[in-house]
Amino acid sequence: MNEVVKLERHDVIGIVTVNSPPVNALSAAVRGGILECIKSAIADPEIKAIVLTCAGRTFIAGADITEFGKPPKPPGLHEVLTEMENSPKPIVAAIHGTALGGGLEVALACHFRVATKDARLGLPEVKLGLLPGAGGTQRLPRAVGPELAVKMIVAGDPIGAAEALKNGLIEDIVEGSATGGEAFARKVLAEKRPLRKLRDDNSKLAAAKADRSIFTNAVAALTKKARGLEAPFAAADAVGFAIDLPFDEGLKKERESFLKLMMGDQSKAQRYAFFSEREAAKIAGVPEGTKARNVERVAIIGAGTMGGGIAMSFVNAGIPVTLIETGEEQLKRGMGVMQKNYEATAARGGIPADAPAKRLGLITGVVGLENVRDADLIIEAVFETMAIKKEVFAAVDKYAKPGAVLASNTSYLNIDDIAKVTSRPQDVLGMHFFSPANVMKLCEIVRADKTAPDALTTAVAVARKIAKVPAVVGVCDGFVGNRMLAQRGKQAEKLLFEGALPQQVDAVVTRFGMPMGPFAMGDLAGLDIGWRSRKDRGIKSEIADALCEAGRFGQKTGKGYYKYEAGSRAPLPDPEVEKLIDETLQRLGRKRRIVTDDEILERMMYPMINEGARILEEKVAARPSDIDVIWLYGYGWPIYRGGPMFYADQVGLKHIADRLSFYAKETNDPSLEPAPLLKQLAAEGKTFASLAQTAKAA
Ligand code: 3H9
Repeated sequence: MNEVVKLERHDVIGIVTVNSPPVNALSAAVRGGILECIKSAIADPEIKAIVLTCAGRTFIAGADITEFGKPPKPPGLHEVLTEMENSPKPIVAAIHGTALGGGLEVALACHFRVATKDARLGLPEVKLGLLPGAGGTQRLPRAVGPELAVKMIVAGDPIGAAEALKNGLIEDIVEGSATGGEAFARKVLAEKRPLRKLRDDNSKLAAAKADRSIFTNAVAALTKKARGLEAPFAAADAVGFAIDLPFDEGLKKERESFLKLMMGDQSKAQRYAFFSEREAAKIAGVPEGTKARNVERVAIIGAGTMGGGIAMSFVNAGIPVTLIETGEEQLKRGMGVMQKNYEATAARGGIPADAPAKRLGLITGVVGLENVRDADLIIEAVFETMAIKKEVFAAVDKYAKPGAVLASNTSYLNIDDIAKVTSRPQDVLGMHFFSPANVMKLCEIVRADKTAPDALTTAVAVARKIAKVPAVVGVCDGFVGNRMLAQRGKQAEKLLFEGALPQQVDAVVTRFGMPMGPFAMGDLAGLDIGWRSRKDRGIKSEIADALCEAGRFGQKTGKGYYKYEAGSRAPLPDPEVEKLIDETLQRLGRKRRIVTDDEILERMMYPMINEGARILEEKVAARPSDIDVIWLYGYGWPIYRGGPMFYADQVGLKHIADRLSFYAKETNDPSLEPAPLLKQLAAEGKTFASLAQTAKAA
C-alpha cells in the first residue's frame, strides 16, 4: 500500500507486512501504511481474517525514537490501534525477533498474538525515560495481570515467548511468524473464536482490585533502585490507572504522563544516550565496509581480578577462552574465584543452576604463553608495569597465529610503546575493561598509531558480542575516562585543604546521581596504591599520606577517609579524619573556610568537562557523545543526565568557561583555565553537540 507496508491476500486471509529496515520502527510512513492496509483488508469482502507481520530481522521494535520531540505527523498511533482493535475481522499479530514498546502495543491491540520461540516481548520505554504511550500500561495488565505487567513496564526488560505464552500474552508459539500467523488465523476462523479485545477484558485486574498490596508490593520492590529517575514512578502510577479507572480514562492519563516525560530533560538525556551508544560503535576514520576478523577463541593472559572478569564476560557469551597464567597455583586461585562468583549468582537465581559448570567448562586454564597459538584474539591482563607488558607482548608475538588481534587491558600505559616490541603493530590495540569486568559494560578500545582498521573493527564487534559497550579512544595517559577522573580527583583533594570534608564532597557527588563520591571510591580501591606510587615519584599529598601513615588504607583496613563496621561496606564519617585534616591544615598554616555545595559541584564537574574538551581537541575521542558513553557505562554517570558533555551543553558552555576562569584565579590553579575549544564554543554561543553535527556534515 505504500513503500513500507503492503497487503496481500492468501484466499480469505489478508497479510499485512511491515518492511521498514532496520527494526521496523513505527515511523509516520509505517503508521500510515498499517492504517491503510487494515482499512483495506476490513473493506475487502474476500478477506475474513488479518495477519500483521514484519519482514526482516524483527517485529516492530517500537515507536520511531527519532520522531520524538518533533512536530507530530499523522496518523497518530492511537488512531491506528483504535482502528485495529475495533476491526470486525480477527487480527493476529505474528511476532518474530523483538516486539518492543509501540511494537508490543500494536500487538496488544490485535485480537490474538502468536510468536516464534526465540521472540522477545517487552515495554522498554522506561529505559528511554518514558512510559508506554499507546495503551501499553492499560492493555498489558489486562493481558498478563498487573503484577507481571508492572514488572515488565517499570523494569523495562522483555520476556521470552515461553513466559509470554504461560502468562497469556500470546496464544501460541509458532515455527515461522508469517506462516504460523496465517495458520493460526485459519484456526480462529475454523473455530469461530470470538474477538478478544483487551480493552474490554478486566478479568485479570480483579485480584489487584480486591487486594491492592499485590500491586503496591511489586511497585515498592521495583522502584527501590530508581533513585533520581522520574519514569519508573510515572510508569508504575500508570499501571495503577489500569486497576483504578475505566479503560478510556486510564488511556487518557497514560497519554498525559507520556507527553510530559517525552518533553522533559530526563527522557531527552536517555534518548541521547541510546543513540550515542550506537554511534560509538561506528568507528571514525575506518573505511566503510571494513570487515571484522573472525574470532572463535580468545586467550586471556592473567587470571587475576581483571583477567578472570574478562574471561567470564567471554564465556557468558559462549566464546571459549584459554586462560593463561605463570603457574598452577595462580591458575587454581583464579579459577576458584570465578567458580565462587558463578555459584553465588546461581544461588541468587541470577543464572540457571547448571550455568556455572557450563561456563567454567568453556575455560581452559593453562600455564605458559605458547598456549596463545590457537587464539584469534589475545588479551593481556597482567600487572600494570610497562616492562612486564613488553615482555609478554614480545613472547606473544613469537607464538600468536598470523592475523590474531593482540590487545592490552592496560588502564593508562602507552599502547604505541607496547606495539613496538612486536613485529606486527598493525594487530595491536588496547581493550580497557572496567572493574569488575564481568559486570561493567564499558570497554575503551584504544587505537594505537599503527592499529589496522580491521583490527579495530574486530575489537568493537567482539566487545558488542560480549554485551559490552565499546568506545574507541586514542593513546594518552589514562585514555578518556581515567584522564578526566584524574581532574576530579585533583579538585576533590584540594577541597579538603580548603575546608570541605570527605563526606560533604561525596554527598554532593552522589546527590548529583553518581553511585559513589571520590573519597568513598578511594577507600574502595585502596589508598595505599596511590601512596606507594607517590613515594616512588617523590610526590607528597599531606592528607592522603597522613591517612596512610596512620594505617588507614580504606575498606580493606576498615578505615580510610571513612570508617567501616566489620563486614560492612557502608562508609561512616569519622571524627578522627576530621581531626587529622584539621591538624594537617594547622601544620601547613592553612585555615578552613566554608565551602558551599554549589562550589563543590562545580569543581567536581567542570574540570572534568574541561579535560573532555582537551580530549576532543587532541582527537583522543572522535565525538563528544563517545566521552558521554564512557562515563555512562564505565563510571555510573546517571543516565538521566546524559553524560558530562551533554550535561555541559545543558548548563551552558559560557557559564562553565566563566566559572573555570574564576576558580583558576581564586585557587591559583592555571590548569583550571578553560581549554581553547571550550573557550571558543562558549564565545560562539555553541554546544559540544554542534561539533558532532559539523563532523557528520563534513
Ligand atoms: C516507544 O515505543 C513509545 C511508545 O510506547 C509510544 C508511542 C506513542 N527508533 O540497537 P541496534 C535503530 S519508545 C528509531 O544497533 P540490535 C538504531 O539506532 C521505543 N531507530 O540493533 C540503529 O540505527 P543505526 C521503544 C531505532 O539488533 C538500528 O536501528 N522501543 C529504534 O542490536 C539498529 O539498532 C525501544 O526502546 C527505534 N525505536 O538491537 C527499542 N530502535 O544502525 C529500542 C533501533 O543507524 N531498540 N533503532 O545505528 C532496541 O532496543 C534495539 O535497537 C533492538 C535491536 C533490540 C530492537
